[in-house]
Amino acid sequence: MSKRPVALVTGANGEIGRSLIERLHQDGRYRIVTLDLSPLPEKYRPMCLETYAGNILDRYLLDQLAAHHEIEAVFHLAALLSTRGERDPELAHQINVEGTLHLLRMAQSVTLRLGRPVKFVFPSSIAVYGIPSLAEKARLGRVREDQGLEPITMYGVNKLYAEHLGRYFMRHYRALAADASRSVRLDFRSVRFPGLISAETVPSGGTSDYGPEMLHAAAQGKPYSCFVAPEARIPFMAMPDAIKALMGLLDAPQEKLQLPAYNVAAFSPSAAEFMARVKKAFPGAQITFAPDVARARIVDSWPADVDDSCARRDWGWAPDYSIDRAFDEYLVPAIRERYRNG
Ligand code: AKB
Repeated sequence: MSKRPVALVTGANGEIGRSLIERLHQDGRYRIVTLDLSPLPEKYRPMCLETYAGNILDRYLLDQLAAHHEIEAVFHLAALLSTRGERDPELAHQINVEGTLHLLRMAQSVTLRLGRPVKFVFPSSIAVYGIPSLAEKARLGRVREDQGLEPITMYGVNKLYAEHLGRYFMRHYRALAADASRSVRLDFRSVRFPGLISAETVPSGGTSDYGPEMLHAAAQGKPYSCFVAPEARIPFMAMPDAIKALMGLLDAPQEKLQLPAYNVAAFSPSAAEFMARVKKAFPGAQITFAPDVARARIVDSWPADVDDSCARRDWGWAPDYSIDRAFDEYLVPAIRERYRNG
């Protein structure tokens, strides 16, 4: 029996990474190799062929990974998110741009070695959008992939550029090389995620974090002060749908994909509506609003909602979780269970 191919997951210890490992393990198609700065918790290690603690900026380590494993898919999840990125923009650039460049180069060299395209699946973000005013945000409503692309955070700038880098590697990399016509290039695919909400983990370093933070604080009986105004509105998605999107994109036939990066949407509550859901589930929740000017401005620059009709048309995307289902069937029961014993 031939060996199953390898999927490399970077940023494996983050909130998308942990859920993706479980999903890939259940799926069984790939042997999983992970890379993260911090060691993967014991629970996930038996699901993986190999787990590496290391830096995506370490080119030597990436070369070793490429040499030792027949990597056929890369899920490049490692990133410094928007709030962290504003605190250290140069570090964000290094991780989000240089790190992505290293991974793309590694995936391209494996592509050449195997003689077939490595699939490179990349989570981009609604942070690529930058809408100048609340009036314009209201006017735009659900933004298409090509609208409002003037991000105001380093993270958003980095994600937008990384989408272009991926498209460049897939279509044009080394087009002037002598053997360019014969060379095979990697297969880049990307989704622009909204704010993600997981029952398992509380995110850190992002600006959409107020949603999950509010929910996890309420479940633990802790007070929460929300850093955006009650009327702030951006799209959110439950983690199982985010994993569904990554797997759906992985499996989509290349000839159907018309965009290098697709919007995916699920629901889009205001912060006040989010709070109402949380209070319904946890009636004792103590939630107040104390907007932080800089973080609130970032959220205001992101769209109120996104138009995901291209993803629906090209690769059959549809979320499983409406806001009702996300709270009633996934978030609330799983979070209750998680904090049951204190
Ligand atoms: C962030 O808040 O930076 C991320 C994102 C929206 O990509 N969660």
